[in-house]
Amino acid sequence: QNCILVGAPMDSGKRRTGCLMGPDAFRTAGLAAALENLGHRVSDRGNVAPAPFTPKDNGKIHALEETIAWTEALADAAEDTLKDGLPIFMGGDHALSLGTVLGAMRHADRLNRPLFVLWLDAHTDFHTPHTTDSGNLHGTPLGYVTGREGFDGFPKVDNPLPQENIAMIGLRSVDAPERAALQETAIQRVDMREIDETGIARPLTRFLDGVEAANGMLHVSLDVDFLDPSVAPAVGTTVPGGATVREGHLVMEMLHDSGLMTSLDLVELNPFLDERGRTAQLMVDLAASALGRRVFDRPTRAY
Ligand code: DIR
Ligand code: MN
Ligand code: MN
Ligand code: MN
Repeated sequence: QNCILVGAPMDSGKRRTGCLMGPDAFRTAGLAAALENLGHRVSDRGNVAPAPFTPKDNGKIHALEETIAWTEALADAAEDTLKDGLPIFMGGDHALSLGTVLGAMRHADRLNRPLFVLWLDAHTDFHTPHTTDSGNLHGTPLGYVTGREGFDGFPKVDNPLPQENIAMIGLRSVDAPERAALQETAIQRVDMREIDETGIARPLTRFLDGVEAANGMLHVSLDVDFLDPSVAPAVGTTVPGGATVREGHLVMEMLHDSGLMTSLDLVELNPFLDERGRTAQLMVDLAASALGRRVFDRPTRAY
């Protein structure tokens, strides 16, 4: 594969700062070398910068103009890099996905293929600027790309992502307005209880079968807080009861076996909160699993 690393040192999606150090932490933890060792061609295109913007006071919404500016720049970056290979977006907070998913949607539209999105997160990130209590736009990317109202000033979403094409896995923190809105949708929602009861492979297989049947492209968005804070402490919004290291790797290994993933976000890493780089290292190891690292070859695919 042609892996293209793109840094998105974005911190505007929430008030606690530090995610802007994420791209350099991923580089320091050896992301490029890990993928090269798997036989991939890897290029690092450096960091994206936001389009020019003028900050205003928007009451409860934090850093709206800056987030819009990042969305424009990252949508272009995603669209460009998808032409050349498999982009890996090194965040930066989860607001970067407003841009990367939008760019992936445009790319898939041009190829006339459906886009699917796998959201690995404790949270559903289905808010709109109207429903958010925190005012933090990192809680809104899935609201945006599905065409919910209230994203004035953002690039227009021409063809919203169909709800059926989204799976959220790892859920354990859902705000009341998000829950109410989600109950009305066909978005596949896999909470930690379902993972406890059936294992993580079953709901993932169900989703990947749908992607394959539709000849879809697949954007994967991995939020550090998908993982349990005991193994991934470097994130501002830890929620206990998250995925184990092995559940994380199994998801990534199955994604590799499926051959379906076409772009990847690594988001919400806050190196300021890390313990000697252990969270950055785990995220790099998970990315390596998604790109083919394994203990043994398997006779048949695992999904
Ligand atoms: C939270 C955002 N629900 C909010 N959640 C996070 O601020 O609206 N997303 N951290 O991953
Ligand atoms: Mn998130
Ligand atoms: Mn989260
Ligand atoms: Mn909230």
